[in-house]
Amino acid sequence: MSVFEERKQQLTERYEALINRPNEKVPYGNGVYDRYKHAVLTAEHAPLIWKYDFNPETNPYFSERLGVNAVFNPGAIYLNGKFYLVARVEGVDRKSFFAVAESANGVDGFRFWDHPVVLPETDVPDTNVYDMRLVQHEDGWIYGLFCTERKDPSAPRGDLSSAVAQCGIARTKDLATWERLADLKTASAQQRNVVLHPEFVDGKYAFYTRPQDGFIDTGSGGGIGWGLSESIEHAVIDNEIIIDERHYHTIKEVKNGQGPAPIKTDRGWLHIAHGVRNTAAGLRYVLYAFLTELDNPHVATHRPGGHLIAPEADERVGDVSNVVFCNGVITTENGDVYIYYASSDTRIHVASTTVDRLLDYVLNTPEDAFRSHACVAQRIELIDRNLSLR
Ligand code: M1P
Repeated sequence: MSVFEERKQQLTERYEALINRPNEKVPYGNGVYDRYKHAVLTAEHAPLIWKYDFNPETNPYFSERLGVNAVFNPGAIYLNGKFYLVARVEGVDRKSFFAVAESANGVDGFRFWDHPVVLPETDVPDTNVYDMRLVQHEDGWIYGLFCTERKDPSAPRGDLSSAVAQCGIARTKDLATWERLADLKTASAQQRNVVLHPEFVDGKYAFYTRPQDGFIDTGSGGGIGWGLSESIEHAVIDNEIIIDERHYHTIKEVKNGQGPAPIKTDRGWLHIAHGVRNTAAGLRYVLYAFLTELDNPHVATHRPGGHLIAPEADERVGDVSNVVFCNGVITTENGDVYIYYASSDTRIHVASTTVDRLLDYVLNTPEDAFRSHACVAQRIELIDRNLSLR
């Protein structure tokens, strides 16, 4: 057998074994959600036809031609009984693109479609696109809001790192064909983590935003913002307010951002977001949750203190270590919830729970008390209640 044939056969068998590997819950958990043993999508899940030239004449060693570096930060949607992720796939050239993977049960068997998403450009081409939030809007379209990044035109000569991040908007009915709309316009110099609310508010399209002064630094800005737009084809937010602020000495001290579109429950809109703090080892990204009013999705009613999900074990290490990030969640008809979170900008995991368990979490977890003394009082109250029940 030639080197070409041997490698092709071995790699194909290994690939199929990976795709067909069953996943399993990690026992015990914390009662709020269950983690799973295996990541659900990784760079290894990228189809061989994306990476190798299958012609023995031009690729006698069956070598990689276009490598894939990482698969992370997916949008998620449940359609016709199937679980779809629109993942951020990053080539070894650092450019990200979107690709659809589907699974029958949401925890294993995710397989990419043959072709990545062909996302049309605007008149000002994107250099990099990433972190799509998928929303089934009540207007009938599925929207994908994502970050579009371009070189900062006002960067000084020689500065090849400064970029401008803004919100790109595309829509589809089938995840296969996408129509690109105009980028969102706001007053902010930088926008990432923009999410479309699934319902009209006051007859308008409603957006969660994240205004920032700089590409990485929030500057005097930051927080999860909120604004309304008359149009989605040419979306403009004139009045942007902050609905979830950063706060000193919390998990969202440096920055935060809305995760996926919130989940509608009978007690309010359930939000998953990410919070960032600084450490000697660099930024640490964790996930947190909060609840907002049903009729006023921008008004918070419950803010459990601390993180919902933080990086654990192998999740801690990757291209950008100590990060968990979520921009995709799926709720099924029976109230099951699948939280798709990426670890360290490298791979995608799932945590499963239910709407009831998440509601119990947001309604009954105390808020951050902001001071050590007050936190001890909070804990002693719990201990004393438990002692009286022993
Ligand atoms: O590297 C961690 C994350 O950093 C950014 O998130 P934020 O805008 O909140 O800082 C994003 O680039 C995200 O993709 C990335 O996972």
